[in-house]
Amino acid sequence: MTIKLKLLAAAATAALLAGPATAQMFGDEYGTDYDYDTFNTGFGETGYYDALDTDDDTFLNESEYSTGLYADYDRDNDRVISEEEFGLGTERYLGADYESDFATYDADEDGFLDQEEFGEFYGADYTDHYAGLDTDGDELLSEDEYTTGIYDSADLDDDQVVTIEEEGWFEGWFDGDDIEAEIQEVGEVY
Ligand SMILES: [Ca+2]
Ligand SMILES: [Ca+2]
Ligand SMILES: [Ca+2]
Ligand SMILES: [Ca+2]
Repeated sequence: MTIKLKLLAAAATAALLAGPATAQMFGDEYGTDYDYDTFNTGFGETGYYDALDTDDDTFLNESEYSTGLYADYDRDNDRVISEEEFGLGTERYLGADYESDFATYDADEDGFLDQEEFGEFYGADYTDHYAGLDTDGDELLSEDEYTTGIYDSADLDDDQVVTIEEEGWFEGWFDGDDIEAEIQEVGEVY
């Protein structure tokens, strides 16, 4: 094992010991149970939304939104979506009961969805979801519309509080990845 691999292994162990998304998702000052305003402030400070808004007009159009979705589905950052990633991402956004068939979209049958294949999936399965987030119907997501959508998805029991258990919904989100670089590499999806 090289020094670098040893360091990586040590870091991986430390990450495991730290457990899943913790109370420190946005830092100590935010406490553990988030009402929407607290969540909105903490989420805004992560810079995540700004990274998705690649044309800097303060809104997400459907192209920006779908690219962000792809980056989020791609948990291991290899820029393709495995069947496991497909299942996890779909459950996260569309719910555990949502049914969609991976094989239908894997047109070249290589076991992964690339951007074009994911774009087909997005067009079939996500345009209604996007319209649901766009509460004022202007075909753009404002930061508030986007953040509300995430908050409502994470608030599994709909009690308007995201508890420390529900923070598990965010596993893998704020893991230090350079989301801006990720978004650029993913490029156009839909
Ligand atoms: Ca934009
Ligand atoms: Ca992947
Ligand atoms: Ca494929
Ligand atoms: Ca809107």
